[in-house]
Parts: sequence; C-alpha cells; structure tokens
Amino acid sequence: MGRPVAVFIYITLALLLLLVLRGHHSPGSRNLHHRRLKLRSNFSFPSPTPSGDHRIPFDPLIADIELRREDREWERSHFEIPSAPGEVAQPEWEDFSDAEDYINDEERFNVTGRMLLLFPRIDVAPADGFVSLEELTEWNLQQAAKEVMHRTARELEAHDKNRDGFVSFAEYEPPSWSRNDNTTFGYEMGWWKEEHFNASDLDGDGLLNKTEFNDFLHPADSSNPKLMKWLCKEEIRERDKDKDGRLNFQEYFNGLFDSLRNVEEASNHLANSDEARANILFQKLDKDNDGFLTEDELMPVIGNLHPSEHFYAKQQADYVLSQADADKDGRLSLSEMIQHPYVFYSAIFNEEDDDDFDFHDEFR
Ligand SMILES: *[C@@H]1O[C@H](CO)[C@@H](O)[C@H](O)[C@H]1NC(C)=O
Ligand SMILES: *[C@@H]1O[C@H](CO)[C@@H](O)[C@H](O)[C@H]1NC(C)=O
Ligand SMILES: *[C@@H]1O[C@H](CO)[C@@H](O)[C@H](O)[C@H]1NC(C)=O
Ligand SMILES: *[C@@H]1O[C@H](CO)[C@@H](O)[C@H](O)[C@H]1NC(C)=O
Ligand SMILES: *[C@@H]1O[C@H](CO)[C@@H](O)[C@H](O)[C@H]1NC(C)=O
Ligand SMILES: [Ca+2]
Ligand SMILES: [Ca+2]
Repeated sequence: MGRPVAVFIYITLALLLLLVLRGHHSPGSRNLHHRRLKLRSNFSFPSPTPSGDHRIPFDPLIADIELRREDREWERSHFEIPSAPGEVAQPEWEDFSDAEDYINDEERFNVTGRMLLLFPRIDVAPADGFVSLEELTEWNLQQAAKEVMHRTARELEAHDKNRDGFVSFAEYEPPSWSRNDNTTFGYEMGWWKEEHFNASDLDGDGLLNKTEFNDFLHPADSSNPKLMKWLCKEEIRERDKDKDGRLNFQEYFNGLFDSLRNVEEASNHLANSDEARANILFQKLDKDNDGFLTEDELMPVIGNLHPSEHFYAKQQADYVLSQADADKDGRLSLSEMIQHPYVFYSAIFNEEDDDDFDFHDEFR
C-alpha cells in the first residue's frame, strides 16, 4: 500500500518540478536577445476569405525581402521552367536562409537603427515625438496597400494575355478552387463571375486596369459603390435559402447575425435572448419595415461582414500598442519602440502561435 503511494508522490513531484523549470524557462526566452526574427515563410494565393493569419509587414525592408521571395515562389508555380538537360535545378539559398541570417545579424540589420529611421516616418500626424494609434494604423495600412498592389500587379501580368495592361473578362481565369465546383459553399458563388467583373469596371469600358483589378480581387477594400453593392448582393445570395433575393428574419438569424454581433453589442445591451437581440438589429437594418433585408439595407454593415485591410491595420496597431506602450499613455515614444522592437517585427494576435510561429529560441 505504501509503495504505490510513494511512487505516485515522486511522479507528481517530478512533474511539478518540470512545470516549474519550464515556467522559469519561458520568461527567459522572451528576452529579446534570445529571439530570432523569422520571415513569413508561406505564400498563399489571394482568397475572398482572409485567413486568420493576416500579418501586415511593419518594416518596408522586410516587406521587400518577403515579396521578392514570394515573387520567386510565384514564378515557380506559374511558369514551370523545365531545366536544361544535365543542369541541376539550384535551390535558391540566397533568398531563403541568407535572408533570415541577414535580418538576424545585429550588425547588418540593426533593429534599433531601423526604429530610429522609421519613427519619424510614422510620427507624422502630427509630428509630436509620439506615435499614436491612428498614426500606426495609417502606417500599417500604407504597408498593406503597397504589398496588396504589388501582388495585384503580378496577377494582372499573369492574366493579361494580350499584354495591353488591362484584363478583359475573357482573359480572366478564376482560381482553380472556384472553377472545379460551382457550389463549393452550398450556393452558387458569384465571386469571379461576370457580374463581379462588371461591378469592378468603374468606367465601364469592359477592361480592368490595375486599380479596378485590385478592387476586383479585394472588394472589401474598394471604394467603388457598384462593387460594394455587388458585395452586399453576394452576402444575400450566400444565405438566401428560398432564393427570393432578400433575407427574411430566419435567413438573417441563421446566417448573418453571428457576423454582426460586434455591431449589435455596441448598439444594445438590454435584450437578453439571442433572438430578441437579433430582432432589434433586424428592425434597425430593415429601413422600409417590410420584414426583409435587401442589398441596400446591408450596405451600412458590409464593413463588418468583410474585414477590410483597415480592420487588420487597426487590429495590428492595437496589439502592438498593448505590448509596447510601457507607460500606458496610449501612444509610443521612440524609446518605447526601441525597447520593444520585436513586437513590431512579429505583430500577430494569436498568442498561442507567438513562440512557434514567429520566433524560435536560439538554444539549438
Ligand atoms: C505553409 O506552412 C504550413 C505550416 O506552417 C505548411 O504545412 C504548408 O505546406 C505551407 N504552404 C506552402 C504553400 O508552403
Ligand atoms: C545599432 O544601432 C545603434 C544606433 O545607431 C547603435 O548604438 C548600436 O551600437 C548598433 N548595434 C550594433 C550591434 O551594431
Ligand atoms: C454550375 O452548376 C449548375 C447547376 O447548379 C450547372 O448546371 C452548371 O453547368 C455548373 N457550371 C459549371 C461551370 O460547372
Ligand atoms: C457585363 O458588361 C458587358 C458590357 O461591358 C455586358 O455585355 C454583359 O452582359 C454584362 N454582364 C453581366 C453579367 O452583367
Ligand atoms: C483605372 O481606371 C479608373 C476609372 O477610369 C481610374 O479612376 C483609375 O485612376 C485608373 N487607374 C490607373 C492605375 O490607371
Ligand atoms: Ca489585356
Ligand atoms: Ca507611451
């Protein structure tokens, strides 16, 4: 009777000790000198449903390295160039491992130096020696827009068969996942169809230039009213079970309400049941009180249904501020930025991913 109990106690103590040791290990490994910066290793094609990992590069220099790497990968997957006989395809080491060695070499890529250089470029409205949430959001938005436009230009080149700098609907080839099955999500998808194309064609000349094509690929970030209207229509189409072109309460409650909770929470805390809360918002959106939501009535909340680049830019700025604003005055001084540089180079919002995804410890 005594022995099993003793063994049990020993095992428990050993486990506790292990936990304590691990606990001590983590704060140490959070020390910035034990971090390694990691480039975004992955490349994904533009998709209408942005994935959870939506990271906007903070430093244009890193963005540039990442984009060049991405371009190369993109070229590889789009134009498979057969290697000449006898010639061995060379792995592009200079773009993959060396880039990370470069940014982790404090003498070559000096994060303090980067902060000194970037701070005055972010602190502009007004230039008062502090970076506000708005300034950081605007900076993130600019970085995101540059990156998105770069990818759009690349896509445009691939689709523009006659090389006139425009994409016609005949030239456009929808992504393969949308071609194979036109009811992938249980409804007839409107994305990448002619109606979507026409809505993106701001001047109606039948061709998309770079701006229009960028809107076509990222409708939620567009300011083209035709396209916003199309996006609302598409939201309805996805949930319109009885196919009458509008949403009744049940279709709204089952399909749309969940995505609108943030709107709903801000406007009303009084109703207690889910359905009652949903009903209050429904009444508010249903301007003509006919018991149905139409595409025009969805317009005021379309930004909540499709997170825009602005949403991510602000989310990332909020996160960075929460981590680096040491004196909690709601803005960042240069010295706060210099003291927390790694927050800027790894801004992600999923705490769990923090260690594995963006950093690895240097104990290897
Ligand atoms: C992206 O990364 C994940 C794991 O991080 C991996 O499983 C996947 O294959 C990668 N995709 C590409 C296209 O490299
Ligand atoms: C990085 O730059 C700062 C400021 O220019 C300088 O004080 C520091 O010594 C540099 N660090 C390294 C490792 O070069
Ligand atoms: C799309 O689905 C419809 C049936 O819902 C079918 O008649 C049509 O041929 C499909 N189109 C393509 C391009 O697969
Ligand atoms: C798109 O616009 C063209 C004219 O530029 C027109 O011929 C075509 O019918 C329109 N298609 C749709 C689905 O609206
Ligand atoms: C594309 O066309 C639209 C509509 O005419 C125009 O507003 C926009 O500036 C053009 N973009 C470029 C890059 O030429
Ligand atoms: Ca063309
Ligand atoms: Ca501060």
